[in-house]
Amino acid sequence: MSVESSSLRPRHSFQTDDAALLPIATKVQAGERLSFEDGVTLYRSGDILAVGWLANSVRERLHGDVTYFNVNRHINPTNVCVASCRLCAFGRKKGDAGTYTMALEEAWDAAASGYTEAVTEFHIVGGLHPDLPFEYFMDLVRGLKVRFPKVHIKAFTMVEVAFLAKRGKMTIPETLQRMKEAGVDSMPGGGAEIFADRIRHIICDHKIDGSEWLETARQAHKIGLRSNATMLYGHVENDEDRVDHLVRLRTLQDETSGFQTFIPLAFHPDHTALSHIPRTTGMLDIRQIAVGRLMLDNFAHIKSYWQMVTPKMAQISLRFGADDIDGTVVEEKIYHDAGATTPQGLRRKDLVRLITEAGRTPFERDTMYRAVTRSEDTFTVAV
Ligand code: V47
Repeated sequence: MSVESSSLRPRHSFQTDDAALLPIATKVQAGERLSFEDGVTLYRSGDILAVGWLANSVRERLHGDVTYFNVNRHINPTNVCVASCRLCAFGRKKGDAGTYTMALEEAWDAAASGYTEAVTEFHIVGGLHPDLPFEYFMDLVRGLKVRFPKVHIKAFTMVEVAFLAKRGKMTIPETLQRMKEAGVDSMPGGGAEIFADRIRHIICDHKIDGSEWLETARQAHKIGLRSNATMLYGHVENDEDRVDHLVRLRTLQDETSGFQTFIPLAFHPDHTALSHIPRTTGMLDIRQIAVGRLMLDNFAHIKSYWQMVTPKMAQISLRFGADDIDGTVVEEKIYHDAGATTPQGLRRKDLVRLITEAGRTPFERDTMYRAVTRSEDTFTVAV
């Protein structure tokens, strides 16, 4: 049963028991930028409904009831990784049990397998393999473009780009340019984790640091490769670390306008070196969405990734600032290795149902947020 959207829309004026939120509400309603201190106040407020109301007002100002989703497929070409990130359960050292690396034909076959609904996006990320040459990844992309010329390729995190550049003895701009020429259309937002050095040393000591992640994103945006941005929360970071992360993303976005979507990622501790940390709660998940929406005033979209927070929480978050729930995914590995209990993929009709029952209007998008119309196994993108 679908719900009349107008019956769920908050029509009343802002109300709160938390006086600290009043000046923030005034700024939000005037469309003014929030400060670092405002961000901390939002994280600490006991009135989550008021924080959510404010975030929802921004979401509705930007998008009304429209909620975006796509029909995509994840491809993780290898789980062999030289980094030993304590946050990760997916990467394995070369020679360890459970490693895999797809031959190119295998990766191309994987791209075609799964649901029959024609995908509009391949999302490709993987481990930092010590031996795979740069050309393996370029051949992978070129082969996908030949086989699926209409499908958008969103591939390689800033971390992978920096690693491939080093291995191929190229600069970051050169590496990005060659990726683009091979057929990469945009980049996912992974690997950002939390920018603060103190936290990065604990959770992902072997990765590029926060400044390098931001610089790689800057270079990508400069050559016209748009990207997403993520933030991993719910481990050892504090409120100030989260706000610092958001403000640094906002500052780069002021400069490049290259980020499309912000995606908070809930830490999944199982089978990681941080398995003693409890899983995030619904309240924390909802708050990340809301604070992200309020602080990132120059980001068009806030995504509640259903794989991470469960389809049920993703649905609730559509009233707390999110306007996107990601896609069908089909085969998710990174969070499932870390204990995710969500399905590995959802059908298009399931996503439509989640959105409709939240009283929102489903909008199938391509990666660039253009409208997609489809008939069974083919699609058209509005230009
Ligand atoms: O970079 C790794 C995170 C990211 C764990 O751009 C973990 O549209 C939780 O970035 N618990 C990869 N998170 C996924 C990602 C992503 C996902 C969906 C959409 C988009 C997009 C990007 O997953 C990694 C890391 O931050 N991650 N291990 C873990 N145990």
